[in-house]
Amino acid sequence: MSALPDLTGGELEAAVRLFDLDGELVKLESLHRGHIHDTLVSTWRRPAGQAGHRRFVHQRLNERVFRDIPALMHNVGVVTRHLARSGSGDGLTALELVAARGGEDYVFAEGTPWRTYHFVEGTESYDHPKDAEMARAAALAFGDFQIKLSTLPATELRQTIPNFFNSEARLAQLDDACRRDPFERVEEIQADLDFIEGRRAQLSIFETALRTGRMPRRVIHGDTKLNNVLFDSESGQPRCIVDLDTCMPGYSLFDFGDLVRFTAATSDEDEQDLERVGVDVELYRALCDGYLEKASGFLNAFEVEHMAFAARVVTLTIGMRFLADHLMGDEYFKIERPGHNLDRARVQLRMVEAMERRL
Ligand code: GN1
Ligand code: MG
Repeated sequence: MSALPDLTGGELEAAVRLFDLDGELVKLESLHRGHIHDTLVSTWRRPAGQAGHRRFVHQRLNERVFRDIPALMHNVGVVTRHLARSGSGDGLTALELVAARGGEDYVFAEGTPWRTYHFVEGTESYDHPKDAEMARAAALAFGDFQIKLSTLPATELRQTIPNFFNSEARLAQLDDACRRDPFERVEEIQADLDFIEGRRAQLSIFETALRTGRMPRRVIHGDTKLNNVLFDSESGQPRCIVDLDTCMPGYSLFDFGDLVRFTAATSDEDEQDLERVGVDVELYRALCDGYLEKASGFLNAFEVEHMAFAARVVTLTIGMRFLADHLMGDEYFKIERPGHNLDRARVQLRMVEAMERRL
């Protein structure tokens, strides 16, 4: 099934051909990944005289989520070029854009913006780590990524989604969704809202620390899910960090917290059986070890003390985002079944509970 049912095969092919690719297009498939954009993979036989095939990843960008596509693609361009210049320390290579035929980093097809990346061959991604060593390796890779981004002045990047990492603003969004309640869903989520209500004060701690300068603002990845690390199929080591859409000024512990939220989870992000939801303490320790090995050089004492807290606050904040989207009729995160965002939200809240008990 196509991820883009509104476009014909011919229209998809035409979109892909707007990029500066040569050879013969032999395959075009959709890739079901992520909650935001639509993704295709194309395979090309190299031009006459050269052996082999090459693949590319094409994304139709979600303009409801990213209302300022020029700003988004400005950031992606700046970050990919900065990473390429930073070299491949630790065996990590940078994601690389393919320009459109006119030289731009993105192009419009059938009225919507598209971009293309080189496919990173010979890698795998995982929703759950195979073992603690893999979790540690992912944390090292994200720590290394933050070190590389530390030499990129924050002023070069734009705020593509306002208040994206701001837990206070996310709470205000949820409050607003509750007030509006356009689908009359508030009643069934009262227990979830009570859970959040009891933790309201926690959602201001990092915002206050940023305002008072106790915690610095830094450029971060912004979506440190384990499946955003591509691992080399042979060595098993991280090769490339993908999904640079949310690389923006934020705070370092957001990346650490999000890494724990996803990687140390005992269940899927959208698990329906809440009994399975929990946090694996051994994986958490591996993530701490790996991240600190890189980040202890730049984190301040406040940040080091708040690592476990960051895991809770980021998990709670992402839970609130899923919940607000459920109330608003699922207009932000793509869903595959009714109540999908509610399931995702409840997993996050359960995770917070487990973290409060165990970390
Ligand atoms: C979204 O599409 P994906 O899975 O890369 C979201 C992240 C959330 C994540 C939760 C731009 O990322 O912020 O943490 O879902 N990206 C955006 O799985 O909102
Ligand atoms: Mg993402």
